[in-house]
Amino acid sequence: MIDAATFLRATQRIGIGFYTGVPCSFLTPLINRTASDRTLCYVGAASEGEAVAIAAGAWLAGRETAVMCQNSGLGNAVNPLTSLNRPFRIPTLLIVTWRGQPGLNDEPQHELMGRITQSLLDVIEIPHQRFPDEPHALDPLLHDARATMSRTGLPFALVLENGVLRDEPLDQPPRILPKPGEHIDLRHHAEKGSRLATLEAVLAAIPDQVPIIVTTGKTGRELFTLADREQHLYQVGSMGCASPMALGVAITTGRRTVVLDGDGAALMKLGSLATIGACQPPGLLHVILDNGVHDSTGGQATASASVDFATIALACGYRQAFSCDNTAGFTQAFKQALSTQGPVLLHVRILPGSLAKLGRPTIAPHEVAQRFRSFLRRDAQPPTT
Ligand SMILES: Cc1ncc(C[n+]2csc(CCOP(=O)(O)OP(=O)(O)O)c2C)c(N)n1
Repeated sequence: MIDAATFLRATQRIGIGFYTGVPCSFLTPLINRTASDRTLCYVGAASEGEAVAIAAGAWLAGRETAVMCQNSGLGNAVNPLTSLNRPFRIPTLLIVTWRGQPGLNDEPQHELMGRITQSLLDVIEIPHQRFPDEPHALDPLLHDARATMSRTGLPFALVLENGVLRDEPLDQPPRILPKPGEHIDLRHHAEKGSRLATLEAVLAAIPDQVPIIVTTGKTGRELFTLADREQHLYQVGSMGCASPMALGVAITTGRRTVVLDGDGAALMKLGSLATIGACQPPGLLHVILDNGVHDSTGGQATASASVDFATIALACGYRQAFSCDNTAGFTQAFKQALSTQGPVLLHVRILPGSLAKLGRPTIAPHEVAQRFRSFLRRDAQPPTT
């Protein structure tokens, strides 16, 4: 058996200092210890895919990370693991439990995933090892994991069986509920603006040292076509993961961080708004460019017409939320939001459609990641508050 503290110290020896995840009963001692130790940074995520994206943001901002989850949750994480970590070459130490291990007589809902956990990791080309059950095996294994992650730039998984970790009490800090946030309504009920005009307003107002993470699809392509700057991170895949990645950056750096989200993408991982509200990153400015449709895949309607993102954000604990419906309102809101303590949400309703001659990032995702990482390191600033 292993103590959670012993394991965590061993992860720290390979440089890991940022932990996120979703609990599993096999992981309880480790999560309890990580959440209870005030010297560690632990972000409890709403979903495992979100945790992978938060860790990716923290890695871009210079941390080495670990993501802890149940093997059921591996299903939720497959998309970012394959379309974010893989193309961007973002490593993380995955600690995945082995519910449904053959012979364990576990619950029926774990039976299939229990049989295929290692094969699933093989299929998505994530190297893995058994989580050791003896303390002396930890350092060699973790050094091996670190060497593999440095060589490949990809995640490495440890598969945790039942009963390996010694019980650990939970002593997490009480949640301090944020004061109710403020709604600023800048809607003019006039003609909506285009995404192009909105992105031009972003580029005109944003300072050079502020990182921008852009959602999948045509938004990133349009931004790239307008301007390609080292402060841009085009999240070409992993729909819905832009805001949790920005959360990882904002928590780690403490600096102003802008995320340009789509309505479809925001709805796909709406739980991220709750995690952002719980974490209260003062620098985070979350912009939702709401054209009411999945523009990138042919204009099919999303559910956003009946969704009030500003109200949702405030209900989740954002400190301020703007509602706009044209470019003039957006421009005013964006400038104001840039100097407001976050987390701030800026919801702007825009027209569907994009540039006729739309480019695609010509720089490879792993180059974008390295460029963005260097940019964050070079322009490291004191926290916004
Ligand atoms: C997990 C996942 N599901 C579906 C897709 C396909 N897809 C790419 S962009 C997109 C639409 C995104 O909609 P929205 O966020 O509203 O942005 P818009 O396309 O309107 O700019 C979809 C469905 C994907 N890339 N990833």
